[in-house]
Amino acid sequence: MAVMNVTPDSFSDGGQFYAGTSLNLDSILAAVEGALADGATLIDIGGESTRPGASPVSQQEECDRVLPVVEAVAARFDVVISVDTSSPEVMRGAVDLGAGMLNDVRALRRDGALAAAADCGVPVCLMHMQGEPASMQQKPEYRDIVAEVKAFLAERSAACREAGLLDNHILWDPGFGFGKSLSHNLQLFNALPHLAETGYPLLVGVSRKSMLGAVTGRDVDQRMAASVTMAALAAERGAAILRVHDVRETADALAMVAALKKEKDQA
Ligand code: 9MG
Repeated sequence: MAVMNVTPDSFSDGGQFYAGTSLNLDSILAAVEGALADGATLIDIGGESTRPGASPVSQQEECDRVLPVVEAVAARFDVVISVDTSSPEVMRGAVDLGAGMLNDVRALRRDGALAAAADCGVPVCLMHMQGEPASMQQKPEYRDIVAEVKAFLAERSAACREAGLLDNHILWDPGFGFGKSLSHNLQLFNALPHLAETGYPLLVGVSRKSMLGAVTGRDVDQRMAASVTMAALAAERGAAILRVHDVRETADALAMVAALKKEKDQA
């Protein structure tokens, strides 16, 4: 899953598609084309930064940023478009225009989001986050991070089913970096096989995140090696989808993971 942030302020690629204050659609389409050539099979389009410290934007602003991009990408490419949003209006608008998946870092907890997702009828990624982006990294606390994340995702999955979503349209995401210390993130990462056992496909997003900077001491633009390593390890531990910035390098790593698995399965 290739990350396409149409925001002026996302943590590693904010403003990438902006000329001054206006969005440059051609540059987004070129980036999508490149990501597909590099091996992406899903494109995640988001119009609200969720980096630590970010403030929410209005639904109107988010619609204005995201919907023209979804429309243009859907018209030009045969790819599944995922929309990174917590806003019911954006969900409905994006799916009407051709989006095929919803990615909600708030796990459909906003008013109207569950009903909107059920009406949309597409797969939904439910992500765990403690708190809100503006303050989530101030003092994250858990008694048992793995048990709490698992219980949260199970509760949100039950709410989805009750709202009419199909169980096989639900994906889980532990939410690396969302209200978690380095130790919390590492414990969760080590627990990926345990979470995968639930049967819900796992989406993992660690690309360029500060947990990698905390371990390697590298700035955000120097974290590719750590990102690709973690993507390969996540795949080995049962992740079904990797949300990444560096598509070509990740695709190569995943090809190696798949080759090793194939050889082992044939033995
Ligand atoms: C939008 N976004 C940023 N990081 C993410 C992550 O780790 N998972 C998901 N599902 N979305 C994310």
